[in-house]
Amino acid sequence: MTIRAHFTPVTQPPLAEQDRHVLATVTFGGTSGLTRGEQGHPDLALPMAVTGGDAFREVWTVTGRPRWTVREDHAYAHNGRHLFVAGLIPEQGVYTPPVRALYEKAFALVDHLDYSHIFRMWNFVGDIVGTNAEGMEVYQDFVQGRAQAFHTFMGDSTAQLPAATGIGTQGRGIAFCLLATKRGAPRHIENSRQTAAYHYPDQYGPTSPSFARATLLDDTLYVSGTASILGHETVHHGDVRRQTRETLANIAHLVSRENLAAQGIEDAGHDLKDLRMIKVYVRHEDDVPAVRAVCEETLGLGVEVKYLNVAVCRDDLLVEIEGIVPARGWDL
Ligand code: 3EB
Repeated sequence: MTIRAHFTPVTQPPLAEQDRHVLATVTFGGTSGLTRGEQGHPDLALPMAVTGGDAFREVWTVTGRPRWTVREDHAYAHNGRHLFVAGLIPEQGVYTPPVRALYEKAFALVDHLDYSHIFRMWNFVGDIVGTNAEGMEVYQDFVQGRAQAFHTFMGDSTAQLPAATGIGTQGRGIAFCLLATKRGAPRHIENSRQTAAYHYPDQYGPTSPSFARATLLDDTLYVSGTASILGHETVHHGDVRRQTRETLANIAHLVSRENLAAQGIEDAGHDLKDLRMIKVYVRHEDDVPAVRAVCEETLGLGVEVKYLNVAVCRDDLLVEIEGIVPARGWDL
């Protein structure tokens, strides 16, 4: 059996369905920190205002009881098949060395515990478009440290880079979490509408970001944080509705039969109606109603969508959207 996720309000204990156990939870809203949840599992809390809604948790469940470890700057949970690792870096003047060190620690855990395939990462970067103590953009500072850690473990190869989200928070410091699997062979997927992030030209910074556009594992498609980028360029400057439509068009193409087939993946393909666990990160709180209207138009009203008010990694990006196309039997 496989790993699944669902959303719950923070006011509700993250009770798993029958025969399933909580691997870990991520809380959106509150002060940043790593703690033990009610059942002993790791909880990574992130400072993100939830516009027009209560704080919520993303609950990851598995079959087979996990082992849980929670320390001050990192936590992990694993059950023989899946591994969750989280890390927390307090506010720093320069992030490259501590980001490198903690990601290397996380990758060493992945190796040591023998969950060799990372299939999804999230990177939550406080003050993401701010400037560090040496005048470098905080996102670039982060990207550099992460790239060094990937290099330590994977060399120059980009073949194993997983789907990821890179997004701001309403706090300071950097948090991350990742999911890895012991068995199974994740396929990392690019989007033919977009330049691979690891091939972005250096106008965006000296180091290109280390992530794929999606990862396919056990018939589930994990869609990375996606923005209004065509090729490597931001499109629809200043127009949040068009950025939202372009972002959704990027996801629609990413999960389509055509895009998957072009990468040698035999799959019937999917459309936006198949997307679940949708998180929409909106830079300006005032834009949330417009973004919501476009999302409801395109995704329908039947699917739960979480809106978060945080900065995106380029000043001109107003929105970023992520989600999961689950294998049949995942939900409902
Ligand atoms: C982009 O497409 C938008 O640095 O981990 C999306 C997903 C983005 C992941 C990351 C950044 C990251 O470049 C930003």
